[in-house]
Amino acid sequence: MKNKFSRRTVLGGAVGAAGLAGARGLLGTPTVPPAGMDIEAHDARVMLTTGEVDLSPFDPSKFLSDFDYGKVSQLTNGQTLREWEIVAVDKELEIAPGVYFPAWTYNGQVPGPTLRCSEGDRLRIHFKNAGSHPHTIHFHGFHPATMDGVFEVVKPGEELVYEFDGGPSGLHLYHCHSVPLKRHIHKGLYGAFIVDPPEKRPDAHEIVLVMNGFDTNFDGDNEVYAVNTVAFHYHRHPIEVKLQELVRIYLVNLLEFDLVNSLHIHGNFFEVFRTGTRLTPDEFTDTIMMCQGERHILELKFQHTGKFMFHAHQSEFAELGWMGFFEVKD
Ligand SMILES: [Cu+2]
Repeated sequence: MKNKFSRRTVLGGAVGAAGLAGARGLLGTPTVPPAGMDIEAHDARVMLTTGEVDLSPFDPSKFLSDFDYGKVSQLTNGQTLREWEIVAVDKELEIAPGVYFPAWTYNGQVPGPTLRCSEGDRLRIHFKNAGSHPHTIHFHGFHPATMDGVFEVVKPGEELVYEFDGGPSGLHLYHCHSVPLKRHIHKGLYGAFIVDPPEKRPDAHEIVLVMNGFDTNFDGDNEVYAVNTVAFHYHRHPIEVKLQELVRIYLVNLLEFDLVNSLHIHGNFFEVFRTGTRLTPDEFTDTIMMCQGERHILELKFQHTGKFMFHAHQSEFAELGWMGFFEVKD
């Protein structure tokens, strides 16, 4: 039985350090995983779900480096035009073995496709709402007020074209901005949006990690946590990297309900390019904490072969799915 003091209540309430410390006992009982999500001690070292999800509709391993550059053409002024078709559809997703979530998606997947362009490209997004609720696409980045995806609500069956120039360079996101906002985002309407700088970043093994979670019983709190939707996916299928190759992580936090999320990588440190808007790193660390909607580009090289864990440093998130491995090979 879940206790009535959610992390949200405690963190959001007017409690001082002593109050928070006092509440820790109440928080000691972890969030109960959803029925059917069979989490057990895999061995003495990690908690893990048993079984495997059907990866044919969506494979988080393939999603990592699946960049969607759109349909490319040239405008008469020489500007590159990129066009995408994005359709909002309701779809049930398997987020852990045997655990299904009634999602609202962009193009049938959560996260939606990773849209990628260069700074200054003209972007044209043909949005169609084939879902059951009114939706929009709100992009982070520069664009006119009429392209903001807030007031121009697209009802089921309707369409809208968003058009603007990509910028500033960096790592951004897009998400539905219909109300109630947290419900529309949490249901799965979000994705990463990368704007490459005119000065290219160095060649690297690039991957996208979108930190997310799922409120499977709709009580306003998450029961399952993940990166790229499927709990423990990268534990069962480690992300393979080469020794000493430059790895660039596009890390986006789209977790709802919990105020902060984090990433910690074992046995290594990484450079942090906050929001990716500048080409010089801001920090060199092994753990980064992020608010909702925050995103950073991280760069690192593995110095040793073997399996290195990465996970949220909130232990509860890690034990409910937000944990995986890099497997470093020579
Ligand atoms: Cu929506």
